[in-house]
Amino acid sequence: MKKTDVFDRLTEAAASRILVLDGAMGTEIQQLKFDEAAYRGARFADWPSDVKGNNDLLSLTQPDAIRQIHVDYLNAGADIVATNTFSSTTIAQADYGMEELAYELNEVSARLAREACDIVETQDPSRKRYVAGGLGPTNRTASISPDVNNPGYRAVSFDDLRIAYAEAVRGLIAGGADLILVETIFDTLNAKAALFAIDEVFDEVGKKLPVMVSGTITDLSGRTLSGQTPEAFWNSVSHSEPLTIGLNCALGAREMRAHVAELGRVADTLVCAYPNAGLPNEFGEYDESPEHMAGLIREFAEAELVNVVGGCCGTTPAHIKAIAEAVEGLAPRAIPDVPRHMRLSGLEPFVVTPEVNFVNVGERTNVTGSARFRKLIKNGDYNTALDVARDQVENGAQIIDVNMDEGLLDSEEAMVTFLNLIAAEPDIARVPIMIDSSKWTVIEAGLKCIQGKGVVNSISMKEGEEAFIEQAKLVRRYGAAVVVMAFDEQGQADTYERKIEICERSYKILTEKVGLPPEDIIFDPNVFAVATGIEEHNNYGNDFIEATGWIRQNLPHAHVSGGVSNLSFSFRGNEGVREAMHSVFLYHAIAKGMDMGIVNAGQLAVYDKLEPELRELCEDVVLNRSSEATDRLLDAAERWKGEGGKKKEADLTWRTWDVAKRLEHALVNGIDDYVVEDTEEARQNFDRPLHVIEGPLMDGMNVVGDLFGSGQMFLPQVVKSA
Ligand code: THG
Repeated sequence: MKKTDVFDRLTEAAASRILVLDGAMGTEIQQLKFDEAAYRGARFADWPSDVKGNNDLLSLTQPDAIRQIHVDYLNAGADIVATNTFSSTTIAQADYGMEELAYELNEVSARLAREACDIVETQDPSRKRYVAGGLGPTNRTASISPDVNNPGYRAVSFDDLRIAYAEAVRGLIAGGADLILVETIFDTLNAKAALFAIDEVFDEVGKKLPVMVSGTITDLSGRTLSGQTPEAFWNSVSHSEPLTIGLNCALGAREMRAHVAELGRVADTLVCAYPNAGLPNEFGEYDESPEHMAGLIREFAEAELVNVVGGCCGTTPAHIKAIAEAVEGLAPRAIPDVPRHMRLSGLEPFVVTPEVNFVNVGERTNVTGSARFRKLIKNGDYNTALDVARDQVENGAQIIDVNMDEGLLDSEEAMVTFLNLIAAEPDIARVPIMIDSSKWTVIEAGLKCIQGKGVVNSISMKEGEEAFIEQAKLVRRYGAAVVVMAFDEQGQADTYERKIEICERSYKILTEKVGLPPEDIIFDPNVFAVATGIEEHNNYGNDFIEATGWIRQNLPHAHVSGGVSNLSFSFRGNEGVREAMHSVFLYHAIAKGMDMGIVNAGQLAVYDKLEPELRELCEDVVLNRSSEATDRLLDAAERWKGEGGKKKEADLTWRTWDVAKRLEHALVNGIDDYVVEDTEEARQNFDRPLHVIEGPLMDGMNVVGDLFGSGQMFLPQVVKSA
């Protein structure tokens, strides 16, 4: 698709200087002291509800004032002005019953900003000025429940947001926006819906505008409201290939600095920062003077952290003038050469560098792969099902595979329910999710629930190239990495030749036709069961291992994974032998470059520690070293039957503490296993039940509050405690 020439012009300008964005719209509007009648204008004189405070409406009712604010910012030195559209979505306008106006608000606001640019360019033609069409976060969050008693509930869905944002983007483009600015992102899932919608509308109109992406960090935890670290946030949105990534609003420049620096280290694109004029005071106002704020921003520039700077709440044209002067002549940040790695995220980043060596993907949250998990999901016992996921993470899974493919289950609903519940469990949600299903509809339902960058498991050419390409494009649009099975129109590859032929063909299509970065491709050359008694199966292990070596040598940056437990299906019930087979298989496959595997994370034996006789027997089977290998392993298998399945014990020393301390510990760590017995014990120590709440429970929540206040806990953890 055609990129507009704004890309080249802005990239060129940004190579030689720091660009300047405008300042706050709200502060300027406040100065004008419009009353209810002024907000309404003639057109909305009879509107049934109050509209004062709906600042975006002023684009329709006080257009001259809005245009003049843009002109003032441009005259102060801004290169880019953002439209007056922070709340111009059907979702945010619902507060005023003005959903119908969403498109018009965007179109008119973009036109006003464009007119302002034209006015200033006529007066001073020395450089171009640009309109950034702003998309605010809306007033709803897609990855946090507003109801603490129902953590799986969502007040807005990905599709609600996507539809609302698409309408706004159409209006912005029609009105003449040069760029799209997704700003004040407190929930990355909202932003991913916006980015998805933007991409859809670009397809619709046949051109691509540069996109600016700006998150916000509103408390001292150094995370977004929905719990992501800055790097995790970048990993979640980098698929949109934005012109800028950055932060705005919140706690002012000083608090923002470290987070801007973190983004700048990992993002191979321009960095943009437009903080508030300091921390809000007790009246919610911002006191940092233009000179003071400009001093802080100058230091950002001197440290070469930024490419675009501006101001958010509390900033005025005087602030922007001071900032523009402060950064004039200072070198822009150089875009770093970021190594090509798969960069995934949950609440935290997970980067598959060569040092990672091997990624454990937890297999237990799979209704077909675990009888226990299947029962829990079928019975609706999602709480215990979450423990299965938590155990995988505690046992070392760096990603968790979730599979709800089961005939008697509504798989889409189960996937959505489980992923939404995981999002409320910070100790699980910190890792990326692998969405495992043979049904595309289930995968897509899952993709709409995760704010992180996850992995689709899987796509393949089994239904031909067309469906494969279509799904791969969607994978990218949702911002995920992808497992590609060695499967084509002829069936699943079971020999070395077929495996490499299909992987090579897939790689070419994905990198050349779809534009998927090769580091986001994970090939699965099919782990099949060996030692089944069927001779044709004997070489399956070797074929996988050799294909792995070929893929790693010939398909640059791509990864290799497999469902390791498949290998030992014929030894079901004998965990000792299964574990040894997996260990031997991984030892040889990892040596050839297998760098991920779906495994039982609590149950991986170390190759060197295997009993030598068992190791030898397994090696003969896995590497097909003898025609008697299967029989010999079968004969000996009984002796190792009880060996596997070791589990780490949880540390329960805290259970010996006194009851108030136990309650505090449970609150801080979000453990609800003992809440009934502990509160009951506490109740016996007091005259009235209320005293338990006012006493130990409040004390515990105060500790949570202090930890949150000092940045040691973040919102999803606090919600869990509550
Ligand atoms: N490739 C890709 N994805 C996959 C697979 C693969 N997803 C599913 C599966 N294969 C990997 N996951 C599992 C999970 C569990 C088992 C095997 C593979 C397993 N389960 C025990 C069994 O069946 O004996 C369950 C025992 C129990 O009920 O607890 O072995 O290859 N891309």
